[in-house]
Amino acid sequence: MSDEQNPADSKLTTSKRRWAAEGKFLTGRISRPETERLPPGQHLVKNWPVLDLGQQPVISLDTWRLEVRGLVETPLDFSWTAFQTLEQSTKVSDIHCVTTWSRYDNEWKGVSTRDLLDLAMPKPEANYVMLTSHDGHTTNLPLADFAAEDAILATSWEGRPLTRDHGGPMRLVVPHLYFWKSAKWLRRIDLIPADHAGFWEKNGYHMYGDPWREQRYSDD
Ligand SMILES: Nc1nc2c(c(=O)[nH]1)N[C@H]1C(S)=C(S)[C@@H](COP(=O)(O)O)O[C@H]1N2
Ligand SMILES: [Mo]
Repeated sequence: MSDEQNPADSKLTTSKRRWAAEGKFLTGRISRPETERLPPGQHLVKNWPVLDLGQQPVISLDTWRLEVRGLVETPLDFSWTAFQTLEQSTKVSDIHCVTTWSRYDNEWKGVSTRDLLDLAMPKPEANYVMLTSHDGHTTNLPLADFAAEDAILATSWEGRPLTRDHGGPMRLVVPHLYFWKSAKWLRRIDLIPADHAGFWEKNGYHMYGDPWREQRYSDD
């Protein structure tokens, strides 16, 4: 897609807004990760589709920054070099996108969100996070979910640096929620007291987004 396009007006964005209004893809089923690996209404893919607002920002490692702000004891500011010195973790997880594709066994390498939070030290009043990316995408989730055991700030996928189309040089991966919560090109993490809607959440998508309970769209 062209770079001049307003992301909010892209064809995919328009379709996804319509799907939210129509409740498209909803099966009404509930499943449990312990017994079923594929959530209701999802189908398995072997490739890895690219989904974004239509603008894939070019971020040079020289100017790359990650900020952690809001309700933390220690606000953080990383350059790329400083980020590489943090403890590195590997996590293997499945992807579930709200547009109904799932992809199994993705190997991510990077900094676990728990390790990052250990450095930032959330204040007791911090209950949610708002994520802001270089393309203007925002998304919200509870701090407890951001801090999930397998959540990671990924810089590598399947042993190779994360490519720009998939959110490189660094994206979040929160595998137990629909993949729109997994911000690509992440630049800022704000810890906040109460929940606020991000981009898709303002456009008809669920505030939480649990694939196992098929929380694709908001109720209102
Ligand atoms: N910054 C940013 N992050 C984003 C998006 C986006 O448009 N911008 N799209 C979300 C959606 S809807 C999905 S399904 C996944 C897609 O990631 P992929 O392109 O690597 O498959 O990224 C999520 N994170
Ligand atoms: Mo998505």
